[in-house]
Amino acid sequence: MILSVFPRGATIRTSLVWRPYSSLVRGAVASGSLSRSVSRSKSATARAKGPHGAFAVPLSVSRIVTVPTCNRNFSTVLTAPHPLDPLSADEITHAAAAVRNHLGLSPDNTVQHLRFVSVSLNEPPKKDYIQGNKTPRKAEIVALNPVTGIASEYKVDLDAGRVVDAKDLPKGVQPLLTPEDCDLAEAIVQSSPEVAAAMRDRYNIIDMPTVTCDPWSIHLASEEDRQLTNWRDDGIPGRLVQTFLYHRQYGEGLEDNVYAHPIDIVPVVDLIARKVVTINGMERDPPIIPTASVQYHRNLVKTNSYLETEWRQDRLAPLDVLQPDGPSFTVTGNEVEWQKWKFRVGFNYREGLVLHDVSYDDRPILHRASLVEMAVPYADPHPPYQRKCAFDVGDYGLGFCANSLELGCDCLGHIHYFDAVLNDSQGNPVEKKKVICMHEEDNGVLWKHVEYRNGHNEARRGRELIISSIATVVNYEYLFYWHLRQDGCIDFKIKLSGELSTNLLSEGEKAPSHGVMVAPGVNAQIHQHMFVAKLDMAVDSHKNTVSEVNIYSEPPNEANPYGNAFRPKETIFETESDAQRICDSNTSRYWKISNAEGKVNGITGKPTAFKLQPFNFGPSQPVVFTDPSSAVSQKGAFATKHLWVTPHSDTERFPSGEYTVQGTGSNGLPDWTASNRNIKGEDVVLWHAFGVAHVPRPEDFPVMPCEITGFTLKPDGFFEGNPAIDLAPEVNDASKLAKGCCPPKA
Ligand SMILES: [Cu+2]
Repeated sequence: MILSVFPRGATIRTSLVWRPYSSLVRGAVASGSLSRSVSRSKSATARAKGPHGAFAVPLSVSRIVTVPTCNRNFSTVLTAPHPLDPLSADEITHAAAAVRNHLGLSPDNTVQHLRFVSVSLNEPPKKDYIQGNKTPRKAEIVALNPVTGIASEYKVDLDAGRVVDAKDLPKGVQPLLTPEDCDLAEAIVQSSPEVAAAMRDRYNIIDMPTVTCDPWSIHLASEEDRQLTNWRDDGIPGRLVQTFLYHRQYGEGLEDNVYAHPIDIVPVVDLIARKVVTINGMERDPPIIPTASVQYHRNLVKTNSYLETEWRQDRLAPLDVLQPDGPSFTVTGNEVEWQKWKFRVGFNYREGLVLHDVSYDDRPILHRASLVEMAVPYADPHPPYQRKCAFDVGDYGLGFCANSLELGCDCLGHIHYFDAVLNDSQGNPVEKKKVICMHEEDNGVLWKHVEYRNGHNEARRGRELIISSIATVVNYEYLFYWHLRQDGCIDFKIKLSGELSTNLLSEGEKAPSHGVMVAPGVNAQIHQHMFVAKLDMAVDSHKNTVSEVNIYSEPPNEANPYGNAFRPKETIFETESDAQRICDSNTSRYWKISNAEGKVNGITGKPTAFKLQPFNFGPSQPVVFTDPSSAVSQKGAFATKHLWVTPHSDTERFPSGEYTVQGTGSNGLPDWTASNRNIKGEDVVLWHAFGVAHVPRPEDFPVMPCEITGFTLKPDGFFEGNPAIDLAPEVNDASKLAKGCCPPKA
């Protein structure tokens, strides 16, 4: 088990048995070298070429052929990786070795002195990349000294095999909580004599493995919270995790929906000291732990106390996605081509899925796109829930939390999976299989017109290429989908599912003041999920201008005598402060990204452009509700606006800073934009914040039907007409009349 990578402390028994969190939802730990599979594509038939390149691709002309290759030895690289390819297993191994060498550590004594948090690609400088300049391939490493509690950053030149940059972070800066940290936090609580005594005395629970401990980063909402990080006398900063406790009551293993059985006390553990620092809520008379069985697990549905206990009998007939000739995309390493789209797939421990170099018909649109941060504040002011706010990207890492997806369940149809290689705390590569799914879906009618005079129908169905990844962050599921469409649109959809993080009512509450009862005795607190996508735009080239468009009614006057006039008004953003904006559905507000280097639409005479259409999926939503003075609004300042625009900088990566765990300030967008740089006609980056205000429903329990949010990047004068006009007419021969329908006329 992976806990052995930590130095043993007095509070953890080596005989301790617990379930590895990583094996539940975050993939297994690999050992040794990993074989590297490279997927190559073979076109089954030649593509039909039109005047603008490949178009009118016949359906199902391509097949994916997976060709296993031999291990790529680091010293004898057969094929140079693309500069944006994620690190291979060998590269991770060698990067970790370089750091150990730099520190004079051997693999044997590393355990005591170094804990690798992340080992990932240090992407080349954008300027060099787009100019095609060869730069050294580098890894970036974040590591923690478990003796001093000091975290450090390293950069390793992988060609030279040595550390070329090393920096200790200020005392108290905490890197993200890895899957191993989450396992450790639960193990510390389950082995704590103090927690065991509390469980016994308060609840008569003597079987500690039945106490489930959800590990949450600790949001420092007050000075008292901040002081908690300095609890030690020796000055070593606390690396804290608060654990929300639940009691497992049904089933033999881990099947029980423990969120139906919340416990009121909240232990806080220090991962460095490996002990429980404090237990919140002990002063209260112990309330009753709810016992109703409210299950979603297939093995326990039959025990449900009040929900259905049997599967519904009117089961659906099969609905199969049949692509007899296979899918229509081609995959070469991490590069994908589909219809006129071309892009590269990236993946890292923090952002998870990343899209690079997205182009349509060889015209660039996006240099890089990913989800770069989240803030999930909970609204309950009763202590200790002021500390309940997760920055899931920076605190846990969407890549570390990525699921290995399941064919025929998570993904339907002809699937191409991308695997990923991450790292464990010893710097070993950890292979995560099937973390990215790519497939095609029918999306109904794309365009249609009937000449009503003669009934002639021209209709085309829309096919989409969908690239997706799913993260389980403790109780919650986030499902991320990039949709590439034949009309040039890019949809980014996020579905939210999983389990509500529940709790008991606070002392004195008879009904939840900031929550909703979702099961007998079970309170689900109101919260928000604020996301922010980083869109490094490249509409027809890297220099773009961003503007806002609002539609206004015109007052009746001489020019508008009938009062029917309304029209859009476009306002160009000159500087960063101009571009800090909030959605307004009353004016149909959207933001436009126009080429600033002379690319002009032949019809409109205006620069070619895309628009960012906010909240294209799910209802329009406000910015973060927390008070501007609150720690949430300070640290999560990105969520106080729906839009920010900055000039590109290689060092401006994460809008709440590189390190969010126990952070108290933004260290990101507010700082970067303070000098109010010019953005007009620059290499611009859009930071689009959006989200869901979640007032839980009973229907969200025991597991939440997907809620959806997201946006669309839509061509707006990028093309000179409907880009999908060249789709040839087709009729799907597999479609059939339903039984009993349309009897032939007598
Ligand atoms: Cu929610």
